[in-house]
Amino acid sequence: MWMAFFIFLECLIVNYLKYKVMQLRIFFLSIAIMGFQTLFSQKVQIQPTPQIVSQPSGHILKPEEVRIIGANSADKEAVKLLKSLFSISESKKGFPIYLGEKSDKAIRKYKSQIPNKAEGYYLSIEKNKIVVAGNDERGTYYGMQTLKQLLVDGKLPLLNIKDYPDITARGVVEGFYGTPWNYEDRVSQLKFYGANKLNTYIYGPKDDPYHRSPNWREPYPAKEAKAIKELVQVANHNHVDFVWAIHPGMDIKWNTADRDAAISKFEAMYDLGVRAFAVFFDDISWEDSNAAKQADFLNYLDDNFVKVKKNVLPLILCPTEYNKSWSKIEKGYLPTLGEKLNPSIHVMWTGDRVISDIDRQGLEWINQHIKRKAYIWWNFPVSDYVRDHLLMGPAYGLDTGASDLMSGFMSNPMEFAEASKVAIYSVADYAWNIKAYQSMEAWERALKAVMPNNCEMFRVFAIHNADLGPNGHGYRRDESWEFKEIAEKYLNEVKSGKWKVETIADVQQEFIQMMMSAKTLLQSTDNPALIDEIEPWLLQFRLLGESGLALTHLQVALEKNDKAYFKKLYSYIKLLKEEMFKNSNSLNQNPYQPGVKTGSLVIEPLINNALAELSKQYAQRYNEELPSIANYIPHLIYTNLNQVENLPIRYLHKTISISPLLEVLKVPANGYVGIELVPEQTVLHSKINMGLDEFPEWAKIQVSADGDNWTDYQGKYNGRKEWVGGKLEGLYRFVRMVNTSANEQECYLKRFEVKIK
Ligand code: LOG
Repeated sequence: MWMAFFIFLECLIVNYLKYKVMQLRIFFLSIAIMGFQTLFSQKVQIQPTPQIVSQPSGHILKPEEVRIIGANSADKEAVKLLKSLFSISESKKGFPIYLGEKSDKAIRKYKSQIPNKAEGYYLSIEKNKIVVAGNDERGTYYGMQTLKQLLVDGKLPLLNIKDYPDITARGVVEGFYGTPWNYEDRVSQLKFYGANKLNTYIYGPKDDPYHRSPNWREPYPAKEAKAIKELVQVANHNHVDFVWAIHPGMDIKWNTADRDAAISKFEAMYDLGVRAFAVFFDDISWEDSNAAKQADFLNYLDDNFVKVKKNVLPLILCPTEYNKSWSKIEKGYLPTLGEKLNPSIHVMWTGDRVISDIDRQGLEWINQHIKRKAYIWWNFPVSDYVRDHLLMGPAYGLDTGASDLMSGFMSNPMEFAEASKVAIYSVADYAWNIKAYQSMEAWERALKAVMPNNCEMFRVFAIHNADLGPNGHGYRRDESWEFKEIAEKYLNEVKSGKWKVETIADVQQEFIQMMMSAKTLLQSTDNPALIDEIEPWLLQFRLLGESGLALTHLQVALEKNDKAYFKKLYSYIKLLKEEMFKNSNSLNQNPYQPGVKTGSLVIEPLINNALAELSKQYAQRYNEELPSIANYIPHLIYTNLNQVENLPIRYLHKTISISPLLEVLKVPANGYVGIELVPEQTVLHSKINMGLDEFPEWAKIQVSADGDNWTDYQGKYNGRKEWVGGKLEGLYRFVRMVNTSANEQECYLKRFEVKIK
């Protein structure tokens, strides 16, 4: 008996010891793994992703005092940046930092290490010295920007970097319709470009009257001129080329007077410090878009201004056929530009469509026609055709194998400068090191860069504000991608009536996160300019989250058979919806897509669908219909034109309107565009603005009850290029503008609205 007990005890002890040994092993193994991980996590984070980085071999502490070798010959902005990071000492005791460009004496020893590429640099951090050596001034400056990023928590990793950009010109074209950025926005942008190694800013806001018609010939008034002069200086300090663009196409005459008017304007801009110029011919009537004349005009400016000045950068042209879907090669527009334009002139290109992914195939296509590498005008994250949405998602759809096919890559942003930085950050990463670009990873880093302290809450907002909703260009983005699956599962469970507590909990968590995100961001002081821009969407986002949360409780009420609670909740959701509707009619009001849409791809449809489903279940159980609270618009766009078939319809105050078009609309013979009223209605009045001085002979405005028999709708042209028709007797289902001529015609579609009884 005792024996058995001892054997048992021994077993126990042995097993215990074995267990302990195992635990110890695991302990040491985890230490080893942790060590390995820390070594690995030393993989430093640099923006944009550098080309070649050595594995860090430990670190040094930030030197207390540094001695700059080469300060007199190195790039001035690089020296300034260095001095802002360290305290400088003249004495021999200071930690040596060798700084300069490849021809400088100070870095002669390291010359062979510098990549032989424009704007490239070599950076090495060793125990006893640091070297920042640029292939040129900008290279040195970018090397310093990298050093600045590497200095974290008073430490510097020991490593060396050989780095250079893949694309020559990288940056932003402020080329959208809508309120141009203001002075502070632009200053903040230019600094951001410097820090992210973007080297180009093209100034061309459509709504600046001195950039475009009517005043492109006139010099800027003193106040605006002063602001531009200062901005050019800020650009220079950040190594950004400030490119000023002129848009003369709306009313240009192809004569000497207008050529010289453009040169005088350039001279005036040159006097303000501008040393780079562009000419835009986008969104003008095809009548004015004679390629030979445009090319002559550009060559004239090139020969008589750019080449004479000697210190002005090559011209940039945005052509009228700036994307493949609009190009008619057989008519010769692009091939003529390719033939005639001086070879140094860059040609901008938005891709296969106005809003488009960029890929090798498309680039090869255009390059062969323009006989040079396309200078990309990427229409992302621009939102001037979907102004009720914010585009906060990742920048994707960019070919990572196309670095040899582009001479420039510019992002056209939103009128919200700070919010646009999320995408611009990613574009900086892409254009610098194309092969290495990972859109999701860049997006995560961008969120942190733009909203460092509340990054997680900002991520919740951004992930649900990425898609554009239906739009004329048919361009969509993924949204709410981490929540989609749960949303679908939840809706299925609601429909089947067999729901799981966990699913409800997951959905509730998302709605609560939305509310927390909105509330936290509204009160955060992290980036006040950004919060100011997105405030209308934050307010809406919070209400959307709150209505979602209330919605999930409808289920609880049904489960408990608590009719009164269900009704209270239902009224509450109705109140929230009304508040959102009010927001949409008072915030972000603009004549194009007024209002505030958020979570419109997944969250909002989920709430609407679940709400409809639950009220159906309520009606079945209690035999009582609830008033509908879905905001569904039954009316449709009525057209046979691809260009406008996806334009959204808006309905407010009994007025149905088509979301206006920014570019020129081409209407073939028998082409029409209008509104289908569902069901047929009494028409009180209609207003149509085609952007033409007189009502065109080729067009008719017509109405029909059945879509087969049409009557002319009589109206008058008012002083604002607008056709107005009055009240009609009887009911009608269709109102349209139709091209009754035998040829293709052009116009704008600035307004098309029908008021019903
Ligand atoms: C305009 C641009 C506008 C963008 C998006 C180009 C070259 N021009 O359709 O000013 O911001 O599309 O709406 C454009 O893209 N026209």
